[in-house]
Amino acid sequence: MNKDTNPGFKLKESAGNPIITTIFTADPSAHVWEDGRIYIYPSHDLEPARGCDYMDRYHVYSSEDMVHWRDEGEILSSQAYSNDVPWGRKDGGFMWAPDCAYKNGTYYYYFPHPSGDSWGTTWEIGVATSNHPAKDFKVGDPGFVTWEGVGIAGEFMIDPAVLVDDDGRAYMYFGGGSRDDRCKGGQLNDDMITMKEQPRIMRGLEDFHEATWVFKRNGLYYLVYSDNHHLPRKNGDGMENRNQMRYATSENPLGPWQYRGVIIEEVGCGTSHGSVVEYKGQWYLFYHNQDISDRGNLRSVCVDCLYFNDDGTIQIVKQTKEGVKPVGPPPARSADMKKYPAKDAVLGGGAVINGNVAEGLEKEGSFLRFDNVDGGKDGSRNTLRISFSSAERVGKLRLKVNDIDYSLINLMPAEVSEFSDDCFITVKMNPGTDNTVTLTGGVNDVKVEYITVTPL
Ligand code: FUB
Repeated sequence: MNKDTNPGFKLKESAGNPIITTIFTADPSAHVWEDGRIYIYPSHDLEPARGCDYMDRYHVYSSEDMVHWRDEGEILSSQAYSNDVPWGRKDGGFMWAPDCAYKNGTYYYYFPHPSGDSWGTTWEIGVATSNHPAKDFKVGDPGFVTWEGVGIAGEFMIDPAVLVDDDGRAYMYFGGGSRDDRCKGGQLNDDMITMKEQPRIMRGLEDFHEATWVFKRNGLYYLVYSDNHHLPRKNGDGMENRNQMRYATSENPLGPWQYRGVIIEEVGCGTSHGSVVEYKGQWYLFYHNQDISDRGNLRSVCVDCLYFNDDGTIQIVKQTKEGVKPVGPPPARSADMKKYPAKDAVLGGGAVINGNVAEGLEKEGSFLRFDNVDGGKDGSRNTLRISFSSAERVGKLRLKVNDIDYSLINLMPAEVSEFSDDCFITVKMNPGTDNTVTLTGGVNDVKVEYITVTPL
């Protein structure tokens, strides 16, 4: 490794799958924006999981080499502490698969969320706007997509996806509910918040379930969606969902569509949801699986290469563990990165220092506390990295920054018992050194050597 390009954490030769491991993420919508970076807008499965409702606190990720991903931090939440979604249901949660679009200097972040207690029947397609792709999003008034003054979603019409065509016209697609007439689309007005027309059924799909994504290549429109594929349960007790992703094509953005086939077979998870995007000359499929947790409500985003045949049809994507290769330079070191050794931290509840390393974090009540952590001039977005080792496949600690609880975070060692720093999360701090980072143990065996904090 060239010393000058060492960013202060271990560089990787390939991305590995899943690509996001510290928290659980799903439903990735990927876009390449004008700054030349690729951004992923996923949903966030919060741990401990609670059915399918405990999804919230959206993060965004970006990269310029497809291998090293930057957590841009939390951008929108329906939790009461944020009051980000004034029209949302009072108990929050259910922040399902989002998408983002860019038009005339503004980023539009679309997210499905129920407006009432009857969460299945009160969906809206929320909209937040910003002039930055990954921060400062605000929900306006009424704050959701409408047609003739009324929200377009209702019963299970979830999973918004927006295509801004080469001529500047934008189209909204959405739908869910396991029937071919439940995928709809229509043109958006220039405000990107009201529909220019009543959404219409996307004709020609086969076995539609949810998770619409539309992209364009060589003048042809592709509509990708998940199906209703089932497999026998492992315990032999009936069938369970094992959705695949399929696609259809059209010469028009709103169809009619010609069904073409499967683009990814089942991913080992009940749901399947992803996006297709070209970056630096290579096409990719972003998708999710449950490889880290083995639970369908704690999912993880992956990416693999996608290839077209000469006639424009898509080859079935091969799901790999090694992931994709770099397509750009690795991240450079930030002069502002600060390191906080565990031996200088406050330990308690049975955690102890052995040499430079904090141990005993498997004990109930154990903790490691870093005081006077520098949040930089602005504080709002700091990337925290943890140098750790674990004998477990997935170590876990609870992270608290000041009074914000980030819940459990995953520490996945590259090699068991070897110190690694592939645990990173971007968090909110105060400007200056009035910050406390607390790592609480008690789940399983993790050893911590140091943390670093880098303002974005
Ligand atoms: O992640 C919640 C829901 O599960 C999404 O909205 C669906 O597409 C499925 O992935």
